[in-house]
Amino acid sequence: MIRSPIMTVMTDAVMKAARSLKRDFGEVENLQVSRKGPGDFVSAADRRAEQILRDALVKARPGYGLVMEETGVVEGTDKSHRWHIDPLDGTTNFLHGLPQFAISVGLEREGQIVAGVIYNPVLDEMFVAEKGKGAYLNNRRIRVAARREMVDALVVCGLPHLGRGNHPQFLKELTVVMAAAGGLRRLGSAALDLAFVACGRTDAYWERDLNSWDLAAGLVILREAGAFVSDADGGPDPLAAGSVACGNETLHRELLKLLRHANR
Ligand code: 2AM
Ligand code: CA
Repeated sequence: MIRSPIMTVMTDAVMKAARSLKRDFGEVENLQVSRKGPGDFVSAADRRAEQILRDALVKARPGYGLVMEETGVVEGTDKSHRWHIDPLDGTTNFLHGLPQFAISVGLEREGQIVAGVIYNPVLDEMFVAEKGKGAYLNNRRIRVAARREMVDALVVCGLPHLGRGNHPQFLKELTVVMAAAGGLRRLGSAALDLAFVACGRTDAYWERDLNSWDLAAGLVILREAGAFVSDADGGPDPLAAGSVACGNETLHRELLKLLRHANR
């Protein structure tokens, strides 16, 4: 585990929001039958968790800027620091009672992500990393998987959403990757998708049309776990591109080759 002041600020804020989110997750099941459906309840849970994160982070670091999924951007007086906050990544899973969702908080310093926390409150799995200090799952150091062959690899993707993204492009990419990979999954939480590559549960992952709050924490966790990370077209800056491709050195290269081939 990393015991720096900034990591303590982040994990304390995340654990506080997680208690609220977990309580609300327990209620979701009961709401499935209500006429209005659980959608409004979930967006309230989302906003509650974001408010808790925001209050805790602003209290600890008053000047830092904020980029939040629900509330949007709040400029800080300290122009070199910004939080990227996703209070509930994997909303659709949460809504359906699937325990694959997480809180994601990343810290940007001078344009670089320097610390990240991704926490799944149901499984009590906390992924953390700080630049130069390694990546951890709970108290254990994590590293990307060593698998080198695409035919053995478990590859994760994200599907473009209704009314968003380039569906024909995704279908071309899916066709090519499906023919090469050992297995393919769509798990539904971008933050956890990144964390799973970092800890070697999955071997590679790509997705387009992502926002900074989906990506920030995962990027530093991946890099500290020895992963290779780019945007989905091989460019150096996933945050700027809003897309990601990652894996160990070999499978990241192989995945990019497949994606390039699909987009020829
Ligand atoms: P969310 O749950 O915070 O919205 C699933 O592939 C990923 O896409 C999740 O990380 C999810 O984050 C995000 N997502 C879900 N619906 C979306 C939408 N309509 N637009 C953009 N991103 C979305
Ligand atoms: Ca998200």
